[in-house]
Amino acid sequence: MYNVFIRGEIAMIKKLVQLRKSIYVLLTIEVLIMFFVALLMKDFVSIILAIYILIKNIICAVVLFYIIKIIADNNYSVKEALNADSENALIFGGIGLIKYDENRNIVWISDLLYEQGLRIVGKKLLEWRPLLAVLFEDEDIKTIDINSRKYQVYNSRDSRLLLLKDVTDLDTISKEYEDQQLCIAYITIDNYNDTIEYAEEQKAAYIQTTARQILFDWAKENGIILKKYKEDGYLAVFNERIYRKQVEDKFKILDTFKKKIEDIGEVMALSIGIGRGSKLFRELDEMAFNAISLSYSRGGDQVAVKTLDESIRYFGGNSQGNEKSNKVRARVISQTLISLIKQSSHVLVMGHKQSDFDSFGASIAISALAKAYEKKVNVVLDFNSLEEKTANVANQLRNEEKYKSLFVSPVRALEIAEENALLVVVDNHKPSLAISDMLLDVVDKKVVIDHHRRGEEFVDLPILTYLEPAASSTVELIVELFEYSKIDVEISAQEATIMYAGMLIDTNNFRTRVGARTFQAAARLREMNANVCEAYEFLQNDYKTTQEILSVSASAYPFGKDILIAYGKDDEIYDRTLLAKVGNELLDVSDIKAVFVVGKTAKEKVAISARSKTDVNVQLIMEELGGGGHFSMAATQINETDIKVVLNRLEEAIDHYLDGRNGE
Ligand SMILES: [Mn+2]
Repeated sequence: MYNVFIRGEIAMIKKLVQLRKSIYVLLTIEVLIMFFVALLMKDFVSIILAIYILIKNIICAVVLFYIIKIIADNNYSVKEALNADSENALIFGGIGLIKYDENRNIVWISDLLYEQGLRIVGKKLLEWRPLLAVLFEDEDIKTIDINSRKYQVYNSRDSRLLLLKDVTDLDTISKEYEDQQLCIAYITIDNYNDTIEYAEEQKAAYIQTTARQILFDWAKENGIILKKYKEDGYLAVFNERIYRKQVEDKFKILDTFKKKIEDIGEVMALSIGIGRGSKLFRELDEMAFNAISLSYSRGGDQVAVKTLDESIRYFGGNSQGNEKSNKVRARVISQTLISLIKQSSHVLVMGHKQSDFDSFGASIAISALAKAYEKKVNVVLDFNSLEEKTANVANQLRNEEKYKSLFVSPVRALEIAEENALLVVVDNHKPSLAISDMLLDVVDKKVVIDHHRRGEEFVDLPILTYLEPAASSTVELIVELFEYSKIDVEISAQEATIMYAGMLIDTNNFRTRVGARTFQAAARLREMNANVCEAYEFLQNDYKTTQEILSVSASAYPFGKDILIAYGKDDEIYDRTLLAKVGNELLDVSDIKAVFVVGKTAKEKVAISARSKTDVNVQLIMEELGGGGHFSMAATQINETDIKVVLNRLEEAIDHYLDGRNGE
């Protein structure tokens, strides 16, 4: 009954509107004729008559316009169309109705919408709300705003009727609910214990109160619950709304903290790990805890956020990790590693693809440690995947009796890996970079020793992880571990020289990322008769390489005031280490803080090697381009044939990083 009624009504309105048009025409013609007659007759009576007819017809037209408008606007209500109960039910349920014709013109709206002040009858539906177009394509329901209230709109296409449900309250409640979700954060103060340890009593107390005060002020200002749970550790509880504010602020607390501590002449920074997006408190706690380990192992002074089912997000990281002179940790790691070696029947050591001196030297160092404990040991080496100069040295060793049985190919390693084998992964922690990722699957017990900042990809379930991004090289870490061995580790002069070369390459000849412990390790290697001159010779460039370095360096152009970008030729393939060398050379230019070197490493692959001194976190910039690395040393590879395209993307990424850093 309802549909029939509406259809009849629409036809009627249409007829009325047409009729109105015809009447307008007639009225206009009448006026025109009257004035024409008056113009011909030029007598007083016909002029008066013409004016009279003009006024009368205008009044008629206006009255007619309003009558039909009123009829068309609200020709009848739901009550008339249905019955009083239905109308009440619809209003109570917050449901409005909009009727449209085959041309999608609105022909009728229900009382609820009319009372909301909606005057849309006669308009085209999609001109009124273009967003509703999707309701005629694939979607069933669309939410729109009408007079600052939210409506869910359902389109009943068969009866050309839109049903609108007022969901304003629901929407407000669900937003509020989301805002109130709990987040948990662990906060630690990096370098705290060392700072306190070496400060005199009074100063130590002052540092303690200052650090605590900064954190509690921040917590109070932001409505965060903060509890100290250990000397340098805090637990924070807050909600999503507060979290969002911190994200908007780009976690300003990191810089505030660092700056205020600097003002009192100390160096400390915060590491923050946040867990969010779960309703299980235990899960939140776990996520926050994992996040803080990540933040810490990436060098601290940053926030890692773990959201359920999402990848980790990082904020901050604008300072280079301070060396953590935590010798206690080194001792514990050393003892654990040695007991793991003792428990195993077979030790395998594996570095990364394109092994360099650090990877190779670290592998040899671990094999020496295993030998000291009389364990069967093998170093996994892929002679097809060695950095050029490391290959020169490795090929010499290969023929010596001592190493013939020590080095094994990845394939051989899979065959000989015993059930109770221990696999020590050195100088990398990503399966995709390991010489043999298959070996990682085959061996159960794995140890990771590395100095690279932790990325998301990681060796699956290692039983021991020693990740120390503050260390210059993996060799440095392992030489330090030797000190805590009860049995002397025998290292030949040749081996010590290779390890020394590893430190040279990773520190750019003791220029970057060197701490006191780097020199201590270097001194230990010298005591083991490392030949320093020979180590430098290992790394010398031949004529061709020197030429290439000079040609790429010559392309360098400044970007901003303290960044240099250099790039290779479009038709030349470069070795990745060559790009790194160019970077190291250019970093010596005065006032330059960061260097990016772009060059093709394959026909359809362009690599970027990035280096920095201070202030610029090249890791973040390379991560944006799909790569990774350290604060001061990072790289990426992009599938692309055109160097210019990569240069543009690089410049964008640098701008983005600089904007992000300055945009507070
Ligand atoms: Mn290394």
